[in-house]
Amino acid sequence: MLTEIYDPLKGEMFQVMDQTGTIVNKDYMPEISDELILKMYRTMMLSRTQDEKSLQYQRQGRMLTFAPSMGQEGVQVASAAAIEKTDWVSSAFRENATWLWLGQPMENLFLYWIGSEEGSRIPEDVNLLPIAVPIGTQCNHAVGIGMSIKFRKQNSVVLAYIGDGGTSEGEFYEAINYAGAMNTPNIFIIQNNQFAISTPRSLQTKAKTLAQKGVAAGIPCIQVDGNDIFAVYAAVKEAVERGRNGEGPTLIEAVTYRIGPHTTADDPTIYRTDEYHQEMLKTDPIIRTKNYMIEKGIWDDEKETSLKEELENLVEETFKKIEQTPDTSLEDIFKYTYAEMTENLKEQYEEYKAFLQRRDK
Ligand SMILES: Cc1ncc(C[n+]2csc(CCOP(=O)(O)OP(=O)(O)O)c2C)c(N)n1
Repeated sequence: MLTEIYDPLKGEMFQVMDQTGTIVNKDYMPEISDELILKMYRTMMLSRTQDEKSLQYQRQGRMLTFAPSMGQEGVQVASAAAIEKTDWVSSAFRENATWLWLGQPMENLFLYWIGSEEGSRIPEDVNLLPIAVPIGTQCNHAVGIGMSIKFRKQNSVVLAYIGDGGTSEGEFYEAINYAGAMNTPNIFIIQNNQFAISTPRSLQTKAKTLAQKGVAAGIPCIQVDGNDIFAVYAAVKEAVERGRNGEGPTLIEAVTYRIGPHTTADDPTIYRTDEYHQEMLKTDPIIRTKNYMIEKGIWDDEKETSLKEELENLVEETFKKIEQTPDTSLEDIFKYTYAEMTENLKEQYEEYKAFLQRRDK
């Protein structure tokens, strides 16, 4: 068991492939087909392209604020690739590559970030919860699903994502404790991207690793190199097996780096030095995976150029299409929290409608 070999209390991190794309831990290289690696790479690149273009669209005033996943595509795609269609995912707001992998249409992702409620629609066959902005809440939603799976004696697991900052929230501790106490099939993935807006990981906690927070909850925990798709895949596969075998939850800290701003409303140059940023760029999961694929003979410059072109066109076409869709009706913004709008919500709706009428007069 990887969780028994790598001790987060000692700061030991599980890695299979180093920063250059070389396999340095052959014994733990997961069984993974070239086809799956290529699919992961494509999704990482699609998410990166969407992020890069979205930053431009936002600056052009065509999108509202938006939280890029750049740099975190490795942990997102590799963890999602390690589960099955019948499993569940409860994410926060920065999991674009996961959403694409699972089959949430890019149209809906764009719609969400241009402020349309339509963007929260999820296809029937995709077991994904809507975007959760209140930090940490998604972890307890995930445990609720875990409880339900257990009661129904199903064989699925639930993957929940949280940021490094989120692990300081009560919601996080409640979720891992409850999952441990109830022995639910939950997998918690901390995406330690080094910053919670401008607060660095070093100010977040005195704990050596975030993974070790699982020790107090009594659940297996491990710190992995989150920019190494093979390490993430192997660790999540092991956690999936544990969940399916009725052996309860797992906590995984994936060490990664948020290349872009927290959101488009943030300027990271204020709190990150360029020297640090340049150093961290060398850990990019996309470059690392590409180097591995080139070395293995399954990728080359020609394929890279044509993939980039294909994905750029796809993103541009998709965005143009959703820009044509009519604005969300105001009522939709208030309508879906409860089956029936509460008195309080009706009041807020009327108040906001009156505000817009005054403003647009
Ligand atoms: C309960 C709650 N408090 C505060 C916020 C404002 N907020 C949005 S993102 C964020 C930082 C989150 O950092 P982290 O958990 O590390 O995730 P990241 O944004 O880096 O992915 C905060 C404080 C919020 N959305 N919800």
